[in-house]
Amino acid sequence: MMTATPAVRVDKDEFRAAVLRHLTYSLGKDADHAQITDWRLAFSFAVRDRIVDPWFASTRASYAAQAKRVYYLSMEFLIGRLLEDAIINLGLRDVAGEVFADLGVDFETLLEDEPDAALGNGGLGRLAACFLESLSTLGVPAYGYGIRYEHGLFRQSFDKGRQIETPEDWLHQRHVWEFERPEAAFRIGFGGNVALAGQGAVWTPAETVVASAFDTPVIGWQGRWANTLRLWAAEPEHGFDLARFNQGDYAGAAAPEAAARTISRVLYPDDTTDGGKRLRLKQEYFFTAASLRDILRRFDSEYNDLRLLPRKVAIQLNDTHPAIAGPELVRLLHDEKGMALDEAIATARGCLSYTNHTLLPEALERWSESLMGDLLPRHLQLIERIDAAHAKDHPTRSVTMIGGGDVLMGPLAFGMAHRVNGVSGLHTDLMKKTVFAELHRLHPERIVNQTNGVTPRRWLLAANPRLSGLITEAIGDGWIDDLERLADLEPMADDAGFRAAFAAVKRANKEDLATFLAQGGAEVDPAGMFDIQIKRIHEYKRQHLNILETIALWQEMRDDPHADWVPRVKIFGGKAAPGYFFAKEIIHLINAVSETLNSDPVTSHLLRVVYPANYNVSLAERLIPAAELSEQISTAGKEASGTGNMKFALNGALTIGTLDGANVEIRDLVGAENFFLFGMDAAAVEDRRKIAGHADHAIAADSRLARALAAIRDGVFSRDDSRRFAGIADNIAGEDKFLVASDFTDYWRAQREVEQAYRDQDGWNRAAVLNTARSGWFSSDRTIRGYMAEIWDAPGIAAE
Ligand code: F58
Repeated sequence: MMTATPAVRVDKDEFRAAVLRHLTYSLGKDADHAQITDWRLAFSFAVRDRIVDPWFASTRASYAAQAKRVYYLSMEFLIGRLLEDAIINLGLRDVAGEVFADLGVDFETLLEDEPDAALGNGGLGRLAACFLESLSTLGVPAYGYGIRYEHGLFRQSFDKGRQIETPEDWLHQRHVWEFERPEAAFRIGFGGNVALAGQGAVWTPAETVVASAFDTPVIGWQGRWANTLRLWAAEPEHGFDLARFNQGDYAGAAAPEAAARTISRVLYPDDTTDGGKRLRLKQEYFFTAASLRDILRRFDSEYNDLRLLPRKVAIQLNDTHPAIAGPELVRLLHDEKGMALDEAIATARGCLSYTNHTLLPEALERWSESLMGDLLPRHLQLIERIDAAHAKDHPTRSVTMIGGGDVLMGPLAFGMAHRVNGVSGLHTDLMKKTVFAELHRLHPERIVNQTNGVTPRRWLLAANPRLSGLITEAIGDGWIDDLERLADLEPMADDAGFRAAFAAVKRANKEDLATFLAQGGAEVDPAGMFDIQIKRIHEYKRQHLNILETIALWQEMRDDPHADWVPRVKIFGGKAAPGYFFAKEIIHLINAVSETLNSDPVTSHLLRVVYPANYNVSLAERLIPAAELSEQISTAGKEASGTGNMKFALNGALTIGTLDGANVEIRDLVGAENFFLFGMDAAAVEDRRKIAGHADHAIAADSRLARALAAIRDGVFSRDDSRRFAGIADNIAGEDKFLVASDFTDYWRAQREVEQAYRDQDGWNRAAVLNTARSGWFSSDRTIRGYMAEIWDAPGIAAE
């Protein structure tokens, strides 16, 4: 393997000295008075020092090889904590643990002191973070580009069961991983007017902000390669207005600065509200334009022929959020560099590719022409030209990039990309048949599938040290960067000793989780089955199906508490978009059910519901290793892929799920007998939706469902306000867009099958081992290799 630098070697005394040196000289603290955060910062600086050399070496190697670079443009990077990732990849974990044990500092507390960087909403952002790590592990010269939000995803707490949002504040402490690059700054314009000049045009913006870069190195496995995550912060073009300040107008003097900084102030929580649309488009253009300028600057430093661009630059658009990259790159090439328009479009397309993450119509981005024209007047003109050129080359009436007064970002991204990918086999097929059917007919080679993956370094090695230890003992450590080697575990599923060891790991992880939950006030018995659903709260993900089945089960348990029940702990985690009323109602209901059930003297030893607040990457790292049952129950055809589903299977949980997203591939790989399938498939869903009164039919046919709905409607979980949750019951019994009622009966059946399987602990453990052994394909290393071969045409330079 060609590498930029050999794996880093560590000497314990040297490392201890480095930590103490940073404590003294970088933080100005004496060891006797250092607080946990001081130790954590000193530790992080010492670790960071060991990243810088491989980072530089990687950059030098990329230039030396004149390698094609991959640029991953994403509004979100849900990176979580970085310290543990770094020490794992540098092979420092054991040494560091010993150093802090000697120093008398609790290592776990130290790691947990780091704020969880939540610069993303959910799967899309977490995927981007896994990809960055895999790109470094595989030695692909790459940059992640995004926004340095001052406030990431809001912090969630519960007040009487209701979600409360407060601002997240990850930057309130020194953020040690980033390097400020004031020299890498670009002026980004908005509004103003356009004067046609020759073939091109001159755009004079009315407002300008400065995009200023902050770089975070991302180190790959064994420290062999490091790439850069470059995040842009918005700053005012001019400092504050001294003249106004001197006149006593303090607020006015600071206003331009505040307006500029607003652009990188907060992560957009979701697009369910109208407010903030203008700001959202500004954010999108802001980071996309800065990134493209930076990419061209780097290209220009190496080459002087723009026609080489597609051979040297691959730009991946993570959903349509950076889709303005198409017209912006055309503008840079055509208006600013003088390339003919057709050639500029073809050149831009040669660089760009686009990943679609959703088929939900309400989530497909569109911007009114008036907003686009107001904020980005030249871009609107160019989009019209791009659309016209496409229509000329591919005459059809049913495809346009502008329609109904809106610019349609999906078709625009499609039209400006040489490859468009879905994120699971099913999702990609549905893309071809639905949202992009006509574009697919016109460009049959363009859509490809790249099923998502997750990085095994974080989601197995770091998150589940017990299981990784057991695996390494059994098959060696080659699985860490070649996850399909987990297949070597397969024969051990038949080895009773191994199964027992595997089960002991799970039990210990459950006990750890129980201890953690107890700190938050929730008592759970680790002997019960740990059944977990963690993800954003959304109707299509159907947390309400899960809680409805929980209610029905509780009712049956009360009817016959002495029957042979399998004790269960139902764990939920996830945030609802602040403007998504129904999702917040679901949270409230889950918490209300939890209160009723957990205090029921008849059943509380059999069934408990817990909902730890503020689900984030770090909480996922605690929950997943302890899970036995993974709930992946979305309405078929709606979940593009899922990545949590992969993390659970990898960590030995069995899935109860629909034929949706990557569940399909998980089931194929782990084996149908090790997966609890239920529900309608995507085609059946579409048919059922057309039947008037589908929910009524389902309720009439299932008395358990009717009884559970009645309990919600009658206020069993809201004694002080009996109608509080009636809206949820009415929705399920009414429009029921996501077919909760219609899938309930089969879900109930599958859950009983789960219990039957769980009663045979040995059989269950065998299936759990097989889930781990057969999940190797879900490594994001495999996904990135797919992008390299089929989308980017970038071989990488440190790859095998
Ligand atoms: C998710 N999308 C898909 N969007 O729902 C999931 O199936 C898939 O596994 C994942 O992408 C990765 O491909 C997603 O997370 C968002 O978070 C949007 C971001 C912009 C605002 C609206 C939500």
